[in-house]
Amino acid sequence: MTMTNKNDSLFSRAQKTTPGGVNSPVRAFRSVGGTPRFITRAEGPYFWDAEGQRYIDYIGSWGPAIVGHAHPAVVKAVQEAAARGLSFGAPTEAEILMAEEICRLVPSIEQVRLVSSGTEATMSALRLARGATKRDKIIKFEGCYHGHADSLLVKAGSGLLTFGNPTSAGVPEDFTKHTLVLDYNDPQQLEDAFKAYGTEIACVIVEPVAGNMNLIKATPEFLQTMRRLCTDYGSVLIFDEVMCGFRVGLGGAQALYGIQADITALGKVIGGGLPVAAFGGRADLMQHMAPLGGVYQAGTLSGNPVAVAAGLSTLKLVQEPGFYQHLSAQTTKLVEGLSAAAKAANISFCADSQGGMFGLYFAQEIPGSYASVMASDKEKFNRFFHLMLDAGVYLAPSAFEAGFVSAQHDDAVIAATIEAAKQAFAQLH
Ligand code: HOZ
Repeated sequence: MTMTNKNDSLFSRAQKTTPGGVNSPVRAFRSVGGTPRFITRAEGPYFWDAEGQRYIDYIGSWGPAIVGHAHPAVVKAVQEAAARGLSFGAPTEAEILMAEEICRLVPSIEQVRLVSSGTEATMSALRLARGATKRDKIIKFEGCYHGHADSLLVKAGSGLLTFGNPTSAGVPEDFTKHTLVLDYNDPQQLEDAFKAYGTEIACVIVEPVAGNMNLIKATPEFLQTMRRLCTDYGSVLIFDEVMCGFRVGLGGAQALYGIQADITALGKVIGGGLPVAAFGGRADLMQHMAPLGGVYQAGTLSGNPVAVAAGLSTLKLVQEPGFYQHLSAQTTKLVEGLSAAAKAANISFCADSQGGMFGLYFAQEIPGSYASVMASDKEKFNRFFHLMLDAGVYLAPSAFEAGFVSAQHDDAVIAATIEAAKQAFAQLH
């Protein structure tokens, strides 16, 4: 008698009614091969699949689970909010608290609008920049992913990179003809682009710590150059901190680099696992938003009371003393332990981290650009991914996604991960 694996049967069933069996492409395991795990529950640093197998989770819902899964304080806040009603389509005081909290924690944000996903946040930020400057052209960088709005889906990272499609089908060229794509971490290209088109450029949008082409940190010079050029030419600087905001530290990448964005897009951590995202920035720019100004944006579930409760309680937890020092220390232990294990096994591998985000690269040097990350050994990553998965460690199923650590990844969890990696590296030759 053959035993049916529950993940396999759920995956077959899912594919009948959902394209590819998943609701977001990277989850399908296409680039690493094999069957995605169907998750039944999660707690702290772990989740469990349909077979009852436990995994140490290094995705953390792609960033939001910074305090660990199902944190009792967050669950309690959600339950209490849900009991008061799920959605009103009318304003609540909790939305004001959320806006006040964001404005306090990210000083470049004077006013903020809540939305439900990172895609909505970046898409709206772009519309605002174009509406406020009355210009059409935008600059983005190869390998940065800013959600799936048409004009941003050009040479993007994340799923597009994972599957090797530079640009999505279904995006008319007319929609992207105003999008200039430059190399990440190349200040000279920025200088040249502004020299050629400066007065036509509505905005520059960037992930200041990129997390959608694996983890790649911007150099200070790169960000300083774009800040200066945007100021000189009256263009809007948009930091897409959906991934790195409240991940690399309190106040996000802009606090880390000491650079103020004009508009910032946030998501993931600020929703604590429920759909909250936001865009905000200089008050004079935000005044262009409807109902005050002519830039339209709206959403039935924007500022949803249950989602905002999850976000507020998560933001409270990350402000506990020592939170980011601990998170950062655990992530550093992880990447140092993995690097040492690879070195001992003579595997060409390196790792990097910032706060609670990390990158693993089957390469000799930590990459600083899209081209260098693409040159890493994808096939070795795929084998490593599966060896780790078999050992109960769930990494992102793509060589081009960042990883995430939660505050619940204690020393024993990190040590178990490094032990699993030692065995995996030994089998990689
Ligand atoms: N775009 C996300 C990773 N960068 C994936 C989201 C998901 O599959 O949940």
